[in-house]
Amino acid sequence: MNEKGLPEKELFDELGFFSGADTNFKKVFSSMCTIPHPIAVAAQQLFSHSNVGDPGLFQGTCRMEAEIIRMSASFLNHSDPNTAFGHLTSGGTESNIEAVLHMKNRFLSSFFDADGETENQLNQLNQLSKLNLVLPKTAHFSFEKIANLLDIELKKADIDSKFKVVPESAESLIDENTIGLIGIAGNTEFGSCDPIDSLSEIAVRHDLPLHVDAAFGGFIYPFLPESDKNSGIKFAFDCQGVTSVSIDPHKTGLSVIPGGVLIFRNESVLSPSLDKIKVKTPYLTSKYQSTLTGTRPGSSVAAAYAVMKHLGAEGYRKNVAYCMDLTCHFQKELSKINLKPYVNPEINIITVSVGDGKDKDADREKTEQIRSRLLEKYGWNVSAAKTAPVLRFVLMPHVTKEDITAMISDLKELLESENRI
Ligand code: 0PR
Repeated sequence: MNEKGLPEKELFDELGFFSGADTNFKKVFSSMCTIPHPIAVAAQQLFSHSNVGDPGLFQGTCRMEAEIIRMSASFLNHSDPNTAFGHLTSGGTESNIEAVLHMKNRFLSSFFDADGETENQLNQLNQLSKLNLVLPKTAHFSFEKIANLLDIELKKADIDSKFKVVPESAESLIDENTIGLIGIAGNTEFGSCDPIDSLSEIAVRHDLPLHVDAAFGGFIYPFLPESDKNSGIKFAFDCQGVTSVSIDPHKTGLSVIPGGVLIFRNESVLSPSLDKIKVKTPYLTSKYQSTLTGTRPGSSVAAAYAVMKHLGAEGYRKNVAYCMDLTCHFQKELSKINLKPYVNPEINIITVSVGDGKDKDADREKTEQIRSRLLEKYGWNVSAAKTAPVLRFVLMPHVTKEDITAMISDLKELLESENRI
């Protein structure tokens, strides 16, 4: 570290240099995040010192956090949003970790009685083979981390041609070591929503918790235009078997990073797991803490609160209408160069095959080649999917129709030079 502090001017020149090396989102079709709403940024600054991990000191911020949970539960169709229980996290990964941690604790607690473990119960537990989680093949890679962290096997259920989980496949994977089920509303690669109502019935039938990862779709599906065929799709608390839902203000919620929201149907669905992770916090202003992390940014709470209040449902509907219009426009422009979506987009993610469809590995290689040439030659950031050999375009609010025109023209030139179209 430098011995003497840098003068402000010099420091900000340096920051300007680093910031210049970051993207300004001008040519980004790969990100599920976007430029945060200015209201969120202003609120973030106002609360930069706030720590919701110490609720007594930051009672105001904690009230905003409670209101975020209530508002979110409400648009996630909770029948009584005041009874929803949750908190802000750093994003989808942390929310998923915590949801699965509670599933594991719930499962293990069934082996212990109120007075603690008996020898017989311990023996039973030791005989268990690895615990498992049933989830769609399309689940986000955060679950791979969770498997490692919590020593859980991932049982991946089949998906159909629309990249949605096949409920019968999920049900067939359930066994006596299954701790819970995962469904996705807006999967990372295609944006598809799993049939959560069917998963919910399975969860109820097997008395298992069901966590819905709506990190991306949480701020999209509830706000689709009424004319959209997926408007009103059931994916949240209106499905009785859904125990928890995660949504990310820092993605489609237009808030700042980090900002995730994890919501449980109510506090009692966490019994007795909550007690297991609850720790005494004698030197804080609260008696206990039951969140995974300790210090948590009140600035993210303020930002999410501000943008949610400022936009309201109407504002999010406008935002979603804009992204869906872009998606439709992109699809039309693609057709002009004889390309069509690999799967019909449900929300604002379009995938496109640039291979000849004969050999998956060759198609994957071709996709990767086009992806890297789009970046190197034209500066476009596009990603490739994992489940299928396709390019993936996320139509976020920072994208414009002009960007689409420019991208399509470059893609056309590139594919023509490769004799692809
Ligand atoms: N669940 C789903 C369905 C996701 O798509 C993601 C992330 C997560 C959970 C994990 O969320 P966090 O990354 O917030 O913990 N999806 C994006 C991805 O992995 C995240 C992202 C966003 C990556 C913007 C890059 C980027 O520039 O692609």
